[in-house]
Amino acid sequence: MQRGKGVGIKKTDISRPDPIMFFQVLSIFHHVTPLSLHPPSSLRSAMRRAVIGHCLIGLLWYNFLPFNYSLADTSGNPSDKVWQHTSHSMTRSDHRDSFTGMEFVFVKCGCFIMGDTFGDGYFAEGPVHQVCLDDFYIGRYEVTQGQWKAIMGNSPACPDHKDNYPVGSVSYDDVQRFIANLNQMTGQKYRLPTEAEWEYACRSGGGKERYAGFSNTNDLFRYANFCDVNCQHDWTAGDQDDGYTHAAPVGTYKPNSLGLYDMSGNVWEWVADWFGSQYYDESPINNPQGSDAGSERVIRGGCWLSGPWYPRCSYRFSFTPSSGEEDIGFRLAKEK
Ligand SMILES: [Ca+2]
Ligand SMILES: [Ca+2]
Repeated sequence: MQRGKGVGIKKTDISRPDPIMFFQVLSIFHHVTPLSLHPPSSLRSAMRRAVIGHCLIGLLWYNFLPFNYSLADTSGNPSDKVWQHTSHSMTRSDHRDSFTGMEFVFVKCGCFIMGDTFGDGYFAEGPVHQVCLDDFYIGRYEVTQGQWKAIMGNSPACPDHKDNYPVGSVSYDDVQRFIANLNQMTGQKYRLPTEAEWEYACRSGGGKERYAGFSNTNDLFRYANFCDVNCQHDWTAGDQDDGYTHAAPVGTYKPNSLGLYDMSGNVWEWVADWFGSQYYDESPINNPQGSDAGSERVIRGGCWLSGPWYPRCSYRFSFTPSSGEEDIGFRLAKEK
């Protein structure tokens, strides 16, 4: 198992005080108050209640303050590499991996109608069918190049891109090795989302959304990096400008209603399932896992090279699991 050279995680907590120092200050406060000067018992009781009140308020204040992670070397020197976005507020039901800083959004269990509910897809997106899922977590962002390097010690994607760009050129098999290493390091059980989980999350929890967070194709440039006016292909959407010809840093565009970024566009995303074009005919209702076998794994969401039809939440595509392309990356999921 490889690691980046001396790279580790340091919580650079600029907003929170050190917890030990915090309680030392409270202790000093306690001992310099008139409690230690033996005031009358009624006053001592009032002061004791005041101190306890301060402690409770302090604990609440400490617990709710935001904190930030950044990449640092093991000597504790801060790195100039941004580890992860911290701009999106996490709720207390969300999960942040303490080792990598990856953010995971909690997705509540539910049922939805999976597939091409708009009627503008192709045959493998149907028939539409009911699917019910258990609770799960899914990554707020695509996995970045910086995260890949820290876990695997190499950088398979475009060398011109910084650490906050999505990793690409990773095969499904490479991703399984990344997950095995990450789980060994963290003791967690991260995995790829299933195809059904991915679509449910893309549609902001199973709503009728053509894209991740919206349905009007004219709004694509606000939410997604796709083949816009900067993209020189026959299928370019020349009337929209998303600002990028190639990949964009994760989290550049608007999120969907679950707070998930780039599920439409930027890089395609590996999901767990074998691809079966007829699978929806036989899919179970509860937590479908995809075909039992196949020759290709499913990828979802389109990429910066994709015309407007591909970043739809219901669109299904697939690729050989042993191969990587620069426009295929992934995001992780986790059991509750
Ligand atoms: Ca673009
Ligand atoms: Ca994506």
